[in-house]
Amino acid sequence: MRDGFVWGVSTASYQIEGAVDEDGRGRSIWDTFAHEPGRVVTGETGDVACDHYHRYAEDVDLIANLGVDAYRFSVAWPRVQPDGKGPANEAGLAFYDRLVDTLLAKGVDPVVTLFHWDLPQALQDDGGWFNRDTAYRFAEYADLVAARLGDRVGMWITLNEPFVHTVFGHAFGVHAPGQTLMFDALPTAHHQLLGHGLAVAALRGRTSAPVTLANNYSPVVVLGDTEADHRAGAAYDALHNRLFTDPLTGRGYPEGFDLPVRDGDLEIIAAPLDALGVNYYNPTGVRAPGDPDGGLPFDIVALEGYPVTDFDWPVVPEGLRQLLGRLHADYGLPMYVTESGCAYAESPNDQRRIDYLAGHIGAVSAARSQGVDVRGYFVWSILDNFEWAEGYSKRFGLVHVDFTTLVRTPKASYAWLREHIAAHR
Ligand code: GBH
Repeated sequence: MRDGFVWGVSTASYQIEGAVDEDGRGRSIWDTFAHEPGRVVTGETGDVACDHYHRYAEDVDLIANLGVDAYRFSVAWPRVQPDGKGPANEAGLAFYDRLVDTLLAKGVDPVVTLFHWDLPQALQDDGGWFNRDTAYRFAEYADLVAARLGDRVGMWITLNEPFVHTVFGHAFGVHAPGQTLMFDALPTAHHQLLGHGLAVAALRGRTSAPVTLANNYSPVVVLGDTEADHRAGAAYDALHNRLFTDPLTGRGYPEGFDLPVRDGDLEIIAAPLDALGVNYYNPTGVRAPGDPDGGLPFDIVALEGYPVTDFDWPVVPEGLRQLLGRLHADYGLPMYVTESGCAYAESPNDQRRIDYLAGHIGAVSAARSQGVDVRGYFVWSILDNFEWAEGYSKRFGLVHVDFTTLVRTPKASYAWLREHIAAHR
């Protein structure tokens, strides 16, 4: 990764690529899930998405013309190994090879995420992340990708938001694979982290580029001041902010989580990292559960008094400054903000997105001037794209995509960010 502050934009394979049946790509759990009636609120799928698979050269031009240093994208595991194991599918790897070379030719550093939730369906059929074997399959896949791209990638991110994959995918069932197991979902947390640790070892054998993972963090705002409220806040913080980071940094798991840890696992998971990837959207209001005998040890409560995005997530830039300060104090690793962005429908005059970005970039500057080691800021996302369970109804892009014609149109926020980056180099 280049020295100096890194400006970037982020995407993920299933959200933009389309071309789900091309060049030997296997099925992923998101293909299955999106095609099940009622799963995606709009009934839409990622079959075509932004058609990035065919239009990547145009998209790289948009990225390069924005003036960013880096582009974070994810590799679709089922393009590389259609069934999640065995030899590499050459045509699948060749797509990412072309993408990487096109980025480098335009002066943009590729940042690769290896897993952004599109697990090969064949592995899911064998238990997915409940099956410990998936962790070992993940490391083999990481090795195949690194063998092919490791000479040119600027930074590696093993997993994206294992919290969301565990909780939304396996506890609440609103993401693929659609399981509603509540706390019984926790083995998928441990096996993802084990896969991460094994993948770090594989990557170290292939590249000297920095290696990290991208966790989503949410500062907890305790509402109410009973002891029970504070206990609830601590429980939510342990689940959301510590479960997926304490073990990475040699602290083991927070107390109170029942995980299938075997001898040696915690050492593998604690393989040294070069940085933490921080995805930040909003803080979370928490108080004691209204029904103490109910399922969860906390209630989540909307934070009042802030503007909200089209997702109803509160806009709180100060939360990002606090979060970076806290992660710096707790873990001491360099950090990259690997995702920050907002859903607003308006286009092309998306003034609220400009305000959002200005506020959050300001929060990063404020953290840096307090001595916090933040090395980059990646906007989610360059393009409007397939927003998981919300289909195409939530737009996060700096560039508008017409999902009928697939025409791309930069929004005002794109022009604003280009000027901002140029002025703050
Ligand atoms: C990321 O996840 C994903 O990595 C990316 O693929 C996705 O497109 C992007 O964000 C936008 O969604 O305040 O209780 O309503 C974001 C994970 C989890 C962050 C839910 C915001 C709000 C919970 N998100 N959270 S609440």
